[in-house]
Amino acid sequence: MKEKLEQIKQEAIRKIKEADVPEKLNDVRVEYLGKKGALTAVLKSMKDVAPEDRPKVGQMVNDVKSEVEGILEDALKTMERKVRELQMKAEVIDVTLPAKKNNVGHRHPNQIALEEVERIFVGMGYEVVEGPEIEKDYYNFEALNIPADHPAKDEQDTFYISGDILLRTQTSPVQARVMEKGKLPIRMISPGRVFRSDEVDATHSPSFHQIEGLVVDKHITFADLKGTLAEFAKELFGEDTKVKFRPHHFPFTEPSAEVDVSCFKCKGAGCRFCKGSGWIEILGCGMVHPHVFEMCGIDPKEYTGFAFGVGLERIALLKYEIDDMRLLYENDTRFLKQF
Ligand code: 2NM
Repeated sequence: MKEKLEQIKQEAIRKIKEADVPEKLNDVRVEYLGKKGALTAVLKSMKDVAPEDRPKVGQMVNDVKSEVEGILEDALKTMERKVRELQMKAEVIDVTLPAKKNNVGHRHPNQIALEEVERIFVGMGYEVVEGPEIEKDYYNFEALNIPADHPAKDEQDTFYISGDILLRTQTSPVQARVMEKGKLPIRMISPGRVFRSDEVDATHSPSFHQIEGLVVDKHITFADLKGTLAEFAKELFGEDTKVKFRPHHFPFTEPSAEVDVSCFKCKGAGCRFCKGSGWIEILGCGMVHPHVFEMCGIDPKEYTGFAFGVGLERIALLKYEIDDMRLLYENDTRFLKQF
C-alpha cells in the first residue's frame, strides 16, 4: 500500500511539473484529488484493509493527499506569478519614447467666417435664428413675392421633394416665418445651408450657405440699410473699407441693390483679386417689398424694413484668399489645417 501511494504521489508530482497552464493543473487535481480521483479511490478501498491497519493507512493516504494538494497550490501560485510577470513586461511603458503627435481638431474656414459675421451682427443687437432646410413652396417663394412664373422657381434651379415641398434656395423663408409670428420689431440674421441645382465649379455648388439679415420697425429707411452694411463691411474687411450700392432687382425687396466693397487687397487700385476693378461684390439687399409684409401679416403702412443676403462661402473665399470653392467641401486636412 505504501509503495502504491508513493507511486501515485510521484506520478502526480510529475504531472504537476509538466503542467504549463492552470487548466492542466486543474486536470491533475481532478485526476488525483477529485471525487473519482486516484487517492479518493484508495480511501474507498479501505474496506479491503485489515481493521487494525486502517488508521495507519488512512493517515498515510491523507498525508499524501495534503502533500499533493500543497504542491498543487504552490505550482498554481508560481504559475500565476509568472503570468503576471509576463503581463507586466508586455505592458511596460517606455516614458522616454517621443510622444505621438496629437491632431487637434479646429474650425472649418466656413465656420470661422460664420462666427465672425454672427459676432458683428450680434454686436449690433441682432438675434440669430435658424429654420428648416426642407421648406414649403409657400415660405420659400410665395410669401417672398416670388411669383409662380419666376425663373428661380424653375425645376432647373430648385430641388423639389414633392409638389410643394422643396430644399430651400435661400434662408429668407426663416424670416418669413418670423414675420408671420408678428412679434415686432425684428432684428435678425438667419444663417444656414441652402440648395440650388447648380453644376459644381470654382464658384458654384448645389449646396452652400447663406446669411440673410432682416430689420423691421417703424421708420426704418434705406439710410439705415446703408449705414448698417457699411459698418458690417468695415468690421469684416477693415476700417478703411468703402461700400458702393448699385441698383439691382430682387422680387422680395424694392428698391434693391447689390453692394460692392473696395478691394481690401489693393485698396481700390485694381488687382488680380478684384479683377482690376478695385471693387468686390459681396451682397444683395433692399427695402422689404410691401407685398412681402402683407403676405406675412405686417401692415406696410405702419412698418418698413430692410433685408440683405450674403454667401458664407464667398466671404470665406475672400477673407482667406482661396480661389476655388471646392476646397471648402473636400475636407482635405492638408488644406483645412492652414486656418
Ligand atoms: C437677399 C437680397 C435682398 C432678403 C429678403 C428677405 C425678406 F425675408 F425680408 F423678404 N430676406 N432676405 C434679401 C433681400 C436677400 O439676398 C441676396
